[in-house]
Amino acid sequence: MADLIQLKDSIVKGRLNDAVDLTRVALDEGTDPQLLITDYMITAMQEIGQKFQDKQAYVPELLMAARAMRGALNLVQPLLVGEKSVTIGKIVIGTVFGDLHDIGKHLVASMLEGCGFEVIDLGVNVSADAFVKAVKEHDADILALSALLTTTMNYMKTVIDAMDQNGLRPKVKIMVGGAPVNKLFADQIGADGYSANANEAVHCAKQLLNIQ
Ligand code: B12
Repeated sequence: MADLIQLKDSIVKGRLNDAVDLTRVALDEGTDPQLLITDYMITAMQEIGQKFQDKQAYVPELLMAARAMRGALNLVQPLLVGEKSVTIGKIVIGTVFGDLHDIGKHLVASMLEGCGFEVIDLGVNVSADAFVKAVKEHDADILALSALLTTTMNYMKTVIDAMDQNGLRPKVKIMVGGAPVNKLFADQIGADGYSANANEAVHCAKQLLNIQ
């Protein structure tokens, strides 16, 4: 029988193969896929996120946990198609135009996905037009922007202006992040939310949609 506590621990410890094997066994035994996500995978990401905040884990551990979680989630996701209850909101995310840094964005996207959001990741070097198109096409609840350079962070304001010009601003909440970004900057450019790391990004997204 699949040991589900061990599944959670294998994600926390970033053991991809163990996480995938245990998930496969659990699914073969008929375990509810939604239960696997909410009670074990999400819990694991919350646990590693907390360790990160408490400085008991660092970026490599977060990346490994995210990788293990994604591997396990890949097995579960096809079984969830049409189960709307699993998705608590739709988020379009990307690193802004001129910026190629994606490690932090990837972490944020994985954590949001692990915590029940549907995430559409546009990648790096994303133009304002591409963000507008994606928000319209996917009817996103939240737009999440990442920037790692002082030269590209101002482009976040360009994206927010573009949302406004296209009549999307009242419909979509915008959260921003990345090493040079802070709360003051987020307020100045008219973003709705900011967070300093991937774990807080989940709280921020939930708050923006009044979840919990
Ligand atoms: C790795 C790295 C690179 C890699 C990127 C690889 C990749 N696939 O991402 C490469 C080698 C490509 C690179 C290139 C460059 N880089 Co670089 N890079 C870094 C480095 C060392 C680490 C960044 C990182 O991944 N951190 C780890 C992640 C986990 O942290 P994070 O990105 O901050 O993300 C967290 C939070 O910020 C937040 N977050 C991030 N995004 C979002 C989004 C939302 C919505 C939310 C809520 C939260 C959030 O949550 C994340 C997880 O906790 C930093 C130094 C540093 N300490 O930051 C320099 C750094 C960012 N780079 C820098 C520079 C200058 C460059 C180059 C211009 C160098 C050059 N001369 O070519 C180029 C620019 C290329 C470009 N056009 O983008 C400077 C920027 C200086 C500045 N103030 O503008 C830095 C700070 C290094 C330095 N000290 O000089 N870089």
